[in-house]
Amino acid sequence: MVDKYDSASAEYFPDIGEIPYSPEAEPAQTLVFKHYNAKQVIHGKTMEEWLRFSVCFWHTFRGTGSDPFGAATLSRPWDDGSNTMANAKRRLRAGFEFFTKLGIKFWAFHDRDIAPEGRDLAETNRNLDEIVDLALELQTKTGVRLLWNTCNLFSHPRYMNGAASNPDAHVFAYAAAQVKKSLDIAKKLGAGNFVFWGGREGYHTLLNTQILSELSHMATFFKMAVAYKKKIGFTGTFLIEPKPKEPTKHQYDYDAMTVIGFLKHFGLENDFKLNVEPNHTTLAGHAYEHDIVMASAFGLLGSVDSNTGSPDLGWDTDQFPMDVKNATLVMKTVIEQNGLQPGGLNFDCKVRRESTDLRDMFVAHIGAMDTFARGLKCATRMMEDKFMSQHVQTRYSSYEKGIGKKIEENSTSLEELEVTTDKSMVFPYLAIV
Ligand code: XLS
Ligand code: NI
Ligand code: NI
Repeated sequence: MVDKYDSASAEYFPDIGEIPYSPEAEPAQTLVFKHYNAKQVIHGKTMEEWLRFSVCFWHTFRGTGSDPFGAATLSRPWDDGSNTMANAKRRLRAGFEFFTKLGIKFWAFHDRDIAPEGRDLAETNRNLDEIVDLALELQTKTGVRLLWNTCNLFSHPRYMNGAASNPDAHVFAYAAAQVKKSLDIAKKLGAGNFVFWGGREGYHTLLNTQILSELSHMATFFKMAVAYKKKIGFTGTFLIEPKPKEPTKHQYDYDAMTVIGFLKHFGLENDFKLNVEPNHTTLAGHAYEHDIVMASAFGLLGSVDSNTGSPDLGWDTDQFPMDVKNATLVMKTVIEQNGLQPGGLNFDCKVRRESTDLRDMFVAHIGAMDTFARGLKCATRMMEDKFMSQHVQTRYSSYEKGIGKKIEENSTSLEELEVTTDKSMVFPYLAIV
């Protein structure tokens, strides 16, 4: 039975040791890193410092493999499927062994991933307190830190019409209480960040929706969270995670630019950054790296949920990223802004429901970590040989002097530009028509 996993000294993955860096390993050896070498210095920092990998607790320790067409396929020997505190503690201990064996230094969770919801808020919070004490103990023992925590404001039926954008003020109030508790937890566990993913903040039909009140309520919600954060002295970064659709037909935090517009409209841009998940970016119809580049350009890229969908599918499949080109483009932006800290690369990814072996949990993370290590190496090479950057600089060089410089400095006018045009413009490409 599962009892043997209850003690503090239980081992959950006895057949798997710490994953070594072994670049010469044979293709068949899958429990080794072939590219990720944590302490190797590259472009001025160690790989570990650039990449700041994090394991997400929800998919990796709460995922069951169930989908709309079929039941759970993933059974974990320590997990009896019960909603008990004992089961929650076993999962957490298994989690920390997993993080440690992979050499991953961060984790992330929703409140409801780690502790069972009780009959009322008070009981739920007592459950959380007990589990958070264990989490703190395990963090201290292993040195693994909390990249971010968040609230699940979308699974419980009370949130079927949203949380902060709910038409019922009492649901809004419940969500506020949940966030208050999770901010206390963030402070206690020393979280680097706190994430808001607006799971059901959106609409299914405009006919029954007061758009501007819902958006204003969301802004009020965020302002209260900022006030409470300051009051308790939590210093982590607040992050909003954009997503265009699913579960609602239209989600308010559609993509990076929509969130940036929202933050600026409501005067929240100094208190929030973005947690960008490229699988969501592609759902919004953009290139994989688009939201990462946009958020970074505005100084608002805080962290990344480093997963992928399949370009030929239209939904959030949360796959482990295995595409070196995508990883290169992400890491290029990360290097250009000199890192993601206190953010990181959180694997908001799940093994497929057919991947039932325990070792698949490791293989999936190792593959993704190696992919990002390769992306980091390629991006570094791109930056250091300066081939692309010099071309880009030349492309915009007309803004470095003369009338271009005046435009850049916002010190010219339509009148002046009209006069200059005759003298300065050459259209080689028009001349040949
Ligand atoms: C769902 C989101 C979610 C957030 C955290 O699509 O990616 O997992 O990252 O609530
Ligand atoms: Ni995510
Ligand atoms: Ni997602």
